[in-house]
Amino acid sequence: MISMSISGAVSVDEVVDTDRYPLSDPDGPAWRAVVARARAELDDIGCCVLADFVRPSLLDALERECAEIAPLAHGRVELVNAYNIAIDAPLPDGHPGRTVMERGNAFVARDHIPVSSVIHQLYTSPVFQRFVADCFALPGLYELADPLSGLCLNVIAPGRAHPWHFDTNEFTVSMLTRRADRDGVFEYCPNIRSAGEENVDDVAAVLAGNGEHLVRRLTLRPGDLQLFRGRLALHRVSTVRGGRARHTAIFAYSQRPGVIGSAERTRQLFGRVLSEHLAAEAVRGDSLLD
Ligand SMILES: O=C(O)CCC(=O)C(=O)O
Ligand SMILES: [Fe+2]
Repeated sequence: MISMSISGAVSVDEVVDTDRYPLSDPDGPAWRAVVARARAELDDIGCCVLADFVRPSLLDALERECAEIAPLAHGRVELVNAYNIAIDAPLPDGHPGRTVMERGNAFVARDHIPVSSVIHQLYTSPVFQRFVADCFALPGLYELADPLSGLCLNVIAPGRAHPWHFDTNEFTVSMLTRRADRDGVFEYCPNIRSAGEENVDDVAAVLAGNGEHLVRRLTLRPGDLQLFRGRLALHRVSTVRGGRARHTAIFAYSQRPGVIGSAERTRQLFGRVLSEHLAAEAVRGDSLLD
């Protein structure tokens, strides 16, 4: 029997496999060892999977809680390119930004995710946040102030994919909660570009299916925690096959407090905006898009 705190929620020690990932002893020797491994992998290939992060006894709940809200996902198939820029942007012939792909994933917003769920427990846990920040060698990180995009469930239905792209975020924290029956594999090309070099030839080769030697694949299982730097690594989730959707929890954090998405982007992603988005728009001091 799991003990409950006053809020009725289980504590992070009860969610995380603390024998493997000693969140109960912040900065202790075992914590430092895991953080050192994560940092080394992130420096090397921009990706680190902390396998079996969630205790086996909670894996059924993890999957079920997310499957219950998955029907609330918003999304329609969008045409995109790998760079998150307009698909008709003027680019030279052969530039990989001219390759148009279908993005078929849909998001369940934070306000549909129960506060008692495993993913919400993790996302809001101060010690989890401290641990993740330490793995990314950041002094700290903050939950988004955005009531929709801070914590999401990413749902990819059979026949759909999340096509090749670079992230705009410096770092991403995610957790698979349901595997596809077949395919729906996370694939990535470590360091295919650098801050000073787009390396469009290799990117174009991967998009054309000719860059197999550059691609790595992850065999993720529900409850694995994935830490990823997607600015320099082209990545995708290949088309999901079989009878059921693939589900991933996306834990969105920022390096400063108070971050909230623009009304326009929020409407694109979730099909609606809340008063918080409109209020933030009114005080936004710049005209940046995101
Ligand atoms: O669903 C996933 O595993 C990948 C998601 C992703 O790449 C993104 O949200 O940018
Ligand atoms: Fe991504």
